[in-house]
Amino acid sequence: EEQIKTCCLWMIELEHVIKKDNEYVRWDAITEMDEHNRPIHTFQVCNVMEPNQNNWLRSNWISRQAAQKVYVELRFTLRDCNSIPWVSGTCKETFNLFYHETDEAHGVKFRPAQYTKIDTIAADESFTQMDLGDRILKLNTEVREVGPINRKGFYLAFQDIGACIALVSVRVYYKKCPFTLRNLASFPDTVPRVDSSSLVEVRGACVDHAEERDTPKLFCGADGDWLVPLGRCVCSVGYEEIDACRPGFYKAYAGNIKCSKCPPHSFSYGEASAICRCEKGFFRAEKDPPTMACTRPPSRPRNLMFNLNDTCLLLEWSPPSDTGGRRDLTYNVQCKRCGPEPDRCQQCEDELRFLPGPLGLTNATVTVVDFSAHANYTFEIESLNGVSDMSSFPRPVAIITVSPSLVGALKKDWASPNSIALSWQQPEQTTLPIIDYEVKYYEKVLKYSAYDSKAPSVIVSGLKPATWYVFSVRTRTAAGYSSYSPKYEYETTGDSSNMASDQGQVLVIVTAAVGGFTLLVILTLFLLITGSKLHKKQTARTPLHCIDYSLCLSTVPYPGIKTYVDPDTYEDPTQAVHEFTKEIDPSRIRIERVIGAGEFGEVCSGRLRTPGKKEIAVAIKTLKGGYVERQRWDFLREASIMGQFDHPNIIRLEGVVTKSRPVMIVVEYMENGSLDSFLRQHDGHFTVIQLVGMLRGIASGMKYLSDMGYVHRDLAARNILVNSNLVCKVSDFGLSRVLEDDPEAAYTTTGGKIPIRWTAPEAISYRKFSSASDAWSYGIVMWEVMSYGERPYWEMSNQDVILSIEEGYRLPAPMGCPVALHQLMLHCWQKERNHRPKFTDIVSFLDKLIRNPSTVLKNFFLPESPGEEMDYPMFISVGDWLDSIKMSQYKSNFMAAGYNTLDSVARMSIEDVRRIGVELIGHQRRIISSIQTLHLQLLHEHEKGFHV
Ligand code: ACK
Repeated sequence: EEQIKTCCLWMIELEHVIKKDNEYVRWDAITEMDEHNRPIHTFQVCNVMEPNQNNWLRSNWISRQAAQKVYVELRFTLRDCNSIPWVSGTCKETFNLFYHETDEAHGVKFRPAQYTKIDTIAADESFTQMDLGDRILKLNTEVREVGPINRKGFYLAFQDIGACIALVSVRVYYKKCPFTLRNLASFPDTVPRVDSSSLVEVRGACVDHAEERDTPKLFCGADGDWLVPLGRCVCSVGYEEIDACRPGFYKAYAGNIKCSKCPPHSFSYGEASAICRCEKGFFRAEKDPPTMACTRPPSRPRNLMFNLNDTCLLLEWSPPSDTGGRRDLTYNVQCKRCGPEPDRCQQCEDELRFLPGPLGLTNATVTVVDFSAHANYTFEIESLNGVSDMSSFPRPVAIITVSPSLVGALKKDWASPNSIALSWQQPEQTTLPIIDYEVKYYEKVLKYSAYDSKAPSVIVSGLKPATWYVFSVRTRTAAGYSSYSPKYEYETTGDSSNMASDQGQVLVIVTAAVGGFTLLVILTLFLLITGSKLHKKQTARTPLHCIDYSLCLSTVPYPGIKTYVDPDTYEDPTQAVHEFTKEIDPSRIRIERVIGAGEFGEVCSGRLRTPGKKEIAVAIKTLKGGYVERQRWDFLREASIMGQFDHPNIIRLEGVVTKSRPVMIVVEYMENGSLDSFLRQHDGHFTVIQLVGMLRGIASGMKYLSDMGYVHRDLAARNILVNSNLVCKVSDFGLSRVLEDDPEAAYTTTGGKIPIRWTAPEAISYRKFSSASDAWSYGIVMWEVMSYGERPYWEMSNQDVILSIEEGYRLPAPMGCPVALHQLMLHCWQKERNHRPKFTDIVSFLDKLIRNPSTVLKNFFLPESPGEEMDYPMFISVGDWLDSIKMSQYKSNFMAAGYNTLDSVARMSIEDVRRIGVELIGHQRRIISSIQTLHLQLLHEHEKGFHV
């Protein structure tokens, strides 16, 4: 290694030192054989017998070149004086090394006085006669430093003073830090300083096609070692360490990385490419990194369908089959409105309302409102991505034509007191074949349900005599529903005392009368609402009675509220069951029928007898046989939790059966089952105030739970039960288990199972469940309630829900939902959890709303702080009221038609609203839903004894 780092510059050619008087010519040049019989050239002297020896040998002139300090390596043998008889006193075992600096060679001139002694050289090993006989060469190697040398060169000289020496070789060298490449910089040969403690700083030069990052430096140490590398160069764009990038490869960034293969749909023809060019038809968006594949615009959306009802048109489609290789897919909707002449169409994006908007849609759906029932609309949906603007090709679009009213007027064929036969004109042209017709009919006072018919006629029987009914029909094709036909109102004849029973069934008989159908279908519809004899006042009062009930109870403060105890903290779970639940003797339970399936076994309804008390209706959850202890505990955990609660809006635990089989949990019976399915079955049946009453109950139950320190984690309409008085109660407890058996719960990336659509972002991302995350879920429940059990975020995937929430998207107000309630939902969906309302704020807000229903009509925002008072004046004029619902443009219509008092407005039907000239369906709907509330408010005003 020394040889590599140092440079052996010269082998000196030793010569006899020639002096005229011969005084010094006593070293002899002798060639010998080594032990391997190879010749070695030596200079020898061995005048051990004679005293006062002074024999010199001098080198030729040695140029010092770049050296300041040189090293002299001597290899020699030396005879042991003791091994030579008779030489004591004269025989020596050392010799001296001298040098002399000069700028030029002196030739043969030699004056020992000019020489400076470097050292006395002794042998580590000397040889004896025996060694000679055995031909053993005991070679010594000694190195001496010489310098600093300032002249151009020097001589070396060897002085013998009476030893027996053979000088085998002399090597003279200096040390340098050799040329090197380090961190893509080259460092030249560098000679170290003579002073061995200081380093020479050397700046490197970047190699070709490399560029400096930080100045590359190395330090040359005295021993010829490069030390302390600093800084570096990196390969320039288009180059890698060994070479330029080959065709088909590229290197976009300077740095010591390899050239990469061109990404898909791109190429590089030449060498040293910094970037690959996109193939024809493929592009790179401005912000796309060079490492990304070239992409192209997406193909057209697929399966474009629509679904139409009175007020809104839902357009839905599937993503394009080819997304162009990108993820930034969005959609734009364009609209053309065509009158009776199809070639005279005009743009209509501006006159319709698109939710969430017409452009830049990230989900494959859009809701269109405020359309006219008398126009044909053509919607074009184009898919776009980040490179769509770069392509010169026209963007492919999916097109659908929607005619809101496809069905003509209904015609009565015949009628009796209990039935009616209706028929309608088969639509002349539809792009897709009609699958069937949906006939909707309801009593004018109470809404009923809808039914399907294959043919354009229907016989509806089981009607009540002397009752006004409203009928309408719509078609269904593969693309979805049309809107309903104009309504047909009919009052059945006969005597009202002869009415069908309240719980009676309505028969809808569908006959094939037109279009070759020969089908006779008898379908049965169950009336969903009891009390068909109710008048308006009763409709309002019955459910309000239950709102009263929960209000009264919850306004009484809970004396000394307890804290929830997690049953999982008990070492022995049975102990928790024992402490928080009552054991029921199974003989007191009578199971009547199975009402559903739970995770652990059937859910039944039945009766529970308690001595000295009235028998009560109960729901009984059973644990099916064959369970393991763990399952038994999971099952009973819910009871141990429920048993700690006592609140009118929390499902009440009656007790448990654990000492006999089957193990059971007995809870109060909730006649209307779970809230989500209940609402779906009663779509549109309730006034806003009734819905608010339900929400108020849920909020009150949640306030109780959060006051006790219990976090529900799975608050959703499916986990709320409704009794016959419409009182809503929170159910489904059991912590993690709740999430395990919730079919909505999906696994998150962190491994937990979470009902994504109902859960606050912080709970999804890092399982931060709290009363504030329950408040988020409560906002979703509000949305479910106001939309009558619609699925939150519709058919969006869980992943899309998470992303859109992250991007700030929030569910829009459900149809007919007052702004005030939507504002409250949005308040619950604040990203920052501390900004969400507390359940106590929600309860008092909803209380105010119920006490003063006019507030729901106002377009107001929630107070900044919970303590702030909200003041909602009663409307005094029709104009004020129209202003409040942003329908001021119809003031003159109301006035002209004589609706100039709120009382007269409160009695208007949707037909009346249409008649006075409100054409847009969305506007009709908004006015009617406000009239419902107005009606209630006026009742409240007029009947002083009536209180909400
Ligand atoms: O939607 P549902 O009618 O309401 O169907 C489910 C089914 O049992 C399985 O859970 C119903 N259910 C659960 N608890 C009760 C209860 N306390 N009262 C009445 N129905 C109940 C629930």
